[in-house]
Amino acid sequence: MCLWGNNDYLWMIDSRDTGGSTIANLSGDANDEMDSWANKSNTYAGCMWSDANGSGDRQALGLNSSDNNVSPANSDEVSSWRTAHAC
Ligand SMILES: [Ca+2]
Ligand SMILES: [Ca+2]
Repeated sequence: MCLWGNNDYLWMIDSRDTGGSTIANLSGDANDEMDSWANKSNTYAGCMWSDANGSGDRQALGLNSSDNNVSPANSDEVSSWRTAHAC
């Protein structure tokens, strides 16, 4: 799964293998920047949170899905994510 800081899959800010249950925090320039994402897995759905360590507002990374421009309410807020267990 990959996260990008701009729309249309530009400026990759993180990528992780699918199936990762550990919640990873985004730090530095990657924090509060996600605007597009992709999940190439048919097995694992992920989750992103607006705050560190899996707290706050949630956004799912659905199976075999992508979003080239998340809604304004979800833009520039993601601070942590995992690549398994959905939300
Ligand atoms: Ca952004
Ligand atoms: Ca945040």
